Amino acid sequence: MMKIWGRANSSNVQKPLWFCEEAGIEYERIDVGGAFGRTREPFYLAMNPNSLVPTLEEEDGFVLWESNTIARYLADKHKTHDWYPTDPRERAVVEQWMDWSTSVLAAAITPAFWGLIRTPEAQRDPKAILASAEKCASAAAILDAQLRERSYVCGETPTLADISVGINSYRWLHLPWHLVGYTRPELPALQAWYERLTTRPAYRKVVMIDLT
Ligand SMILES: N[C@@H](CCC(=O)N[C@@H](CS)C(=O)NCC(=O)O)C(=O)O
Repeated sequence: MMKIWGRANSSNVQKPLWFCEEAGIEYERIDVGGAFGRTREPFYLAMNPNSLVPTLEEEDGFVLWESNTIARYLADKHKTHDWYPTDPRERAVVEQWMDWSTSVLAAAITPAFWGLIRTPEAQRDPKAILASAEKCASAAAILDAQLRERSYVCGETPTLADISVGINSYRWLHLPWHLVGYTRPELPALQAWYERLTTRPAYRKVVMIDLT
């Protein structure tokens, strides 16, 4: 069976997991990374020289890393073109939001996530977390504007863009911002989209878990 290497609490691992659940693709997930370690062992580095998760390993030995790339590969392989359109322009817009999710949204939220979830209180840097919060608010406003015109990030049905963006948005919506006295802005279109995602069993199973 196809293997997905990576701990379940990783936002990047959640991308292929969520897609597999949506598309009914069977997989075996193996815990590595974070507290599970093993990503610096030779067998893992041979698959993924970045020592990061996720890594996809097919039964025939084909290996792939980079979470967005794995999701796109799986969508192409299983011909789930409602999630990943074939029309060049439609496809490019999906990819645009996937890239944006990594380069803007995830980059904005990472310092806050680490500061609020993975740093002991005594070592927390509220200033860095608040700077991160402001960047997240700017990114979220861009997303909210996009979602005012459509039910999902790229139209009326979910695509891979919702997967990339929906995982990072869950974090933005659920981080304990109050620990640094911050209140995130209310964004009605983003909130309504999030409520739509919460009706999906795959989102509930893979993404709506404790932030750890
Ligand atoms: N651009 C890569 C980033 C992968 C990445 O940064 N993964 C993090 C987890 S979200 C990681 O491996 N951290 C170290 C670890 O878990 O040991 C991707 O999208 O797959």
